[in-house]
Amino acid sequence: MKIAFINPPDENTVVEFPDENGDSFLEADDYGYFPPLGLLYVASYLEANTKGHNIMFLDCVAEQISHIELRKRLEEFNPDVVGLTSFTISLYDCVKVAKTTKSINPNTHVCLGGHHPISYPNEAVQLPCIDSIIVGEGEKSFTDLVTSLEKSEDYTDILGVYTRESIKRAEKPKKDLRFLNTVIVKPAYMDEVDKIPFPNRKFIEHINYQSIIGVTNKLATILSSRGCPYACTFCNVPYKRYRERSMENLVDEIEQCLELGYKEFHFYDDLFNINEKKIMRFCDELEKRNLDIIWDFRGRVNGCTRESLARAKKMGLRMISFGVETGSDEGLKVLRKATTISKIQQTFSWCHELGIKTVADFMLGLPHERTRQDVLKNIDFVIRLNPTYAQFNIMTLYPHTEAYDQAVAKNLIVDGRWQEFAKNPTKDFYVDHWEEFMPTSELVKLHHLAYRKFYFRPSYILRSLLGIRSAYEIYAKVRGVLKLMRPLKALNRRIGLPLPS
Ligand code: B12
Ligand code: SF4
Repeated sequence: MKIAFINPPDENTVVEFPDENGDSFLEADDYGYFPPLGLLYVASYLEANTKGHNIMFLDCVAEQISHIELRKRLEEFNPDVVGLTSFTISLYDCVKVAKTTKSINPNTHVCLGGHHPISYPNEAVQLPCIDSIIVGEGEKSFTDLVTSLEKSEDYTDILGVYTRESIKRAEKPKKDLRFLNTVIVKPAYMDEVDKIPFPNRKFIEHINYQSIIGVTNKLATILSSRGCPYACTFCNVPYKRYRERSMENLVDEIEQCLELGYKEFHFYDDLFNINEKKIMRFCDELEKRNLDIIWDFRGRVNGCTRESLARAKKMGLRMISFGVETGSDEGLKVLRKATTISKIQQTFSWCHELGIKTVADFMLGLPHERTRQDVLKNIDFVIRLNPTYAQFNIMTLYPHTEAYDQAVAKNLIVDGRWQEFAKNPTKDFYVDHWEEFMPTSELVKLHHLAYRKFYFRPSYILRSLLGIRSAYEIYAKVRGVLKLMRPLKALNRRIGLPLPS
């Protein structure tokens, strides 16, 4: 069969923090492009476990394939099955691709997977031109679905696969500690993570993924685990049980990537360092195989000790992205971050001392920020923490999170808007923020200010220039600076300050 795996174009993604013109200050592509690893896993599992299928893999976001261009590709390929990956905020584009597919060939089976059907299965399955959805981790389920379609067999009792009809019979899952308790129908789930075939990066080798965070332009994204057991109030990571790959299996994949020319590894795990021992074990395996790689991960301060960081630095660790979120113990408690400001400060100071770069992920517009002054105090905290990079976001109230429920309970937002969007995605949808004390327009201004305050410090600019190690890094940094100057240009239009061209 001919199977097309598609990451849809991002032409109509909902803008989360629009300025007065409705534009986003920072867009997804400002951070660079990253492979859609989930979709890649699904395609690779199908390829490894079946024979004779003709697979087309399109990452329309990174390949900058428009809806018009995509139509041509679909016309040429004429797939029997289309597998779409999704985020809730990219739903409009997903439906558009489904409609295009059906207008070319009404017999093509369109299956929607990814994050959206996990959040809104009942609505997703009713969307126009969608034949089935896969809720949860889709590797095995999608492969079974394709096999059933090939044999014209019933596929509605495959775990995680639902159709308009079959979802009506679906039982609500019993309390299951593996998942966020808002997971609505039984999801597909990959228990034995070592048995999952590695993502076949040959599907994406022609794509030039460039990331602002890397030092080379050959960066592989990789996962050492799935799931996160923490319970931060703003987060809706659906898988709660931490499933860790064995170090042998993980480093085998790294070796395979090295053979393909990748030198830099960006761990995408929700939580790489569940504890410091994991960092140590990874380093042991790298050392045992005498591998020289550059790597970075997304993690928590709790899972770091000075010793593990020193060892990781020796084994090529370049950078860690920490979800710092806010600058007070009161705030960390409100967000259930299960950590403290002193632990954050200590970990950042170890990183400075050891020469490990840091990213502080930070949020504005939080329930404990009652005044503009509170927000500014938190921004100052980030500046004092002195990470190599800071990434600021305005907290978005995602459905199925505790923060969302708190906002509904306080009548700050109208419940059901996301659900309406999930039924009928429109271009004018806006996401909600915590507006108890400040309107989103004010938060957007503070968001811009946070970037300027952090990145336009002379000491920061000097340090960054001195730290550049490659031509690629110069490119990424210059691009970042130009972007940051955009709001200054807008301001200049209003007050007429001279700016560098
Ligand atoms: C890496 C990442 C990103 C990266 C890269 C995304 C990419 N190209 O894949 C970047 C930084 C670009 C990103 C951006 C965003 N992200 Co993000 N991201 C993640 C993260 C940390 C990991 C994703 C991942 O690779 N997981 C590992 C793979 C193996 O799992 P997976 O993606 O879930 O895929 C499995 C299933 O979903 C399913 N599946 C996936 N696709 C398909 C397709 C088919 C056909 C089938 C059958 C199955 C299937 O099978 C896969 C294999 O098991 C997740 C957290 C998480 N735990 O997933 C958040 C997460 C996915 N992101 C999220 C959000 C909200 C965003 C942003 C909106 C953030 C923002 N404020 O800008 C943007 C949206 C991007 C856009 N389209 O505009 C939410 C999604 C919520 C939702 N309901 O949509 C998550 C869950 C984080 C969270 N808790 O809030 N993100
Ligand atoms: S924010 Fe990070 S640590 Fe908290 S639950 Fe989500 S993935 Fe886990």
